[in-house]
Amino acid sequence: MLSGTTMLMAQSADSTATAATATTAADAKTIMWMGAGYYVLLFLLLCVVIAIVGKILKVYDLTQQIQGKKELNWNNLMAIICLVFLLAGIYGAYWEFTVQGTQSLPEAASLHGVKIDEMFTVTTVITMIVFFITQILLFTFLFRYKHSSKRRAHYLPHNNTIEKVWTIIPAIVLTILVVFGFFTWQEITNTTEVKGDLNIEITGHQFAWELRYPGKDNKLGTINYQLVTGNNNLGIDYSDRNSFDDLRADTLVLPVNQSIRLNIRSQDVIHSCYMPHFRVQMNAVPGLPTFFKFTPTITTEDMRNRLNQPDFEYMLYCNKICGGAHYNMKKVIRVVSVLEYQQWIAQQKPYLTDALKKDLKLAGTTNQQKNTPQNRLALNN
Ligand SMILES: [Cu+2]
Repeated sequence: MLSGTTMLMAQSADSTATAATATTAADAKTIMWMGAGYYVLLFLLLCVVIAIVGKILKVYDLTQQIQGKKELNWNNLMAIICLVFLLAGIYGAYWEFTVQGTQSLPEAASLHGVKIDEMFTVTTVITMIVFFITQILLFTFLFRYKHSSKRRAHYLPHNNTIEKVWTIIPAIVLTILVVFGFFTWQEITNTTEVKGDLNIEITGHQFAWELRYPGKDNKLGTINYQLVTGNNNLGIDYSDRNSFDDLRADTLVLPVNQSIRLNIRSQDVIHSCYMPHFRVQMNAVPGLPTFFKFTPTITTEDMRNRLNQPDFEYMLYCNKICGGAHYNMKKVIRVVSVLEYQQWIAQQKPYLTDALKKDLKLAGTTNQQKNTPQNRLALNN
C-alpha cells in the first residue's frame, strides 16, 4: 500500500514515452477495462467455486448423518482453511515484493531523495516485521485453539501488563518514525539560502505548466496577476528590470549537481508539482507562491544507462485532480551537464516578445493604463 503511488507513477512514467507509438488512447482504454472486467469475473468465479465446494461438503455431511456415520468436523475444516489462508497470504506478500516491487521507482535522482528513501525503507521494514509476526500468530492461534468439546476457553477479563505492552511498544515505534520524518522534512525544507541557487519558476493553470528561467542576471522579475494579457500570460511586471531578460522554456532542463530553487505558482485552482524521480512534491496554490529546493544528482543520460532504458525520461506531473484535463499537466524534465545546460539556455527565447513590446508601448491608449502605469515608465527608461 505504501508504495502504491510510487509504483503507479513509475509505471506511467515508463509507459509515457512508448504509449503513443504502441497504441492509440482509445485502444489503451479498452484494454484497461477488459483487464478490470477479466479480474472481476475471475473473482466472481472463485466465489461460485467456493460456494459449490461448501454445498458439496454440506450434502456430504447430511449423507453421513442419514447413514448414521461420523459427521464432518466443521471446526477442523475451518482451522485447516485458516492455515491455507495464512500460507496463501504469505505467498501473496512475497509475490507483491518480488514481482510488483520491481516496478517501483528507480533510485532517487536528488540529494534529499536518498534520505526520503531511507525513511521509506525503515518504515517498510518495521511494518513488514509487525505484519508477519501478527498474521502468523493470528492464524496459528486460530488453528491451535479451534473449538473442542473437551476443552474450556480461559476467560481473561483484564490484564494490565498486556494493556501496557500493546500500548507502549507501538507508541514508542510510531513516535520514533514520526520524529525521524519530522527531522528529515525539516532538513529538506528548512533552507532559505538563495545565494548560488538556480531560480526557476513553474506556473500551473488548467491544464498546463509554464516555465520561466532567469536571464543573465539569474533573477526572475516580479509577477502581478493584474497584468495578465494574451501576450503576457504570466502577468510579468516589466516595471521590474529583472523581468526583461526572463526566458520561456518548454522542457524543464536542470544542470546536474546544482541547487535548484523551483518557485511554484498557480493561476486558478490548486495544482501540485510532482517529480517522483526526485522525490519532490509541493502544492501550487493560487495567491500563495511556494517553492522547493533540491539538487538533481543523476543526469537523464546516466539514468538511461543505469536502467538500460534508452527512452527513459524524468517527468513532472500535476498531482492534484484539478479538472477534466488534469492528466494533460505533465512535462519532460531533462538533467544535463552544466555545459549542456549553458548551451541550451542560450537558445531559449525571452518572454518579452515583439508583440508584447508593442502591447506595452500601446498601454497608454488602452484600458490597461489604469492598472499598469509603471509599465510605460519602465519601457520609457
Ligand atoms: Cu493540475
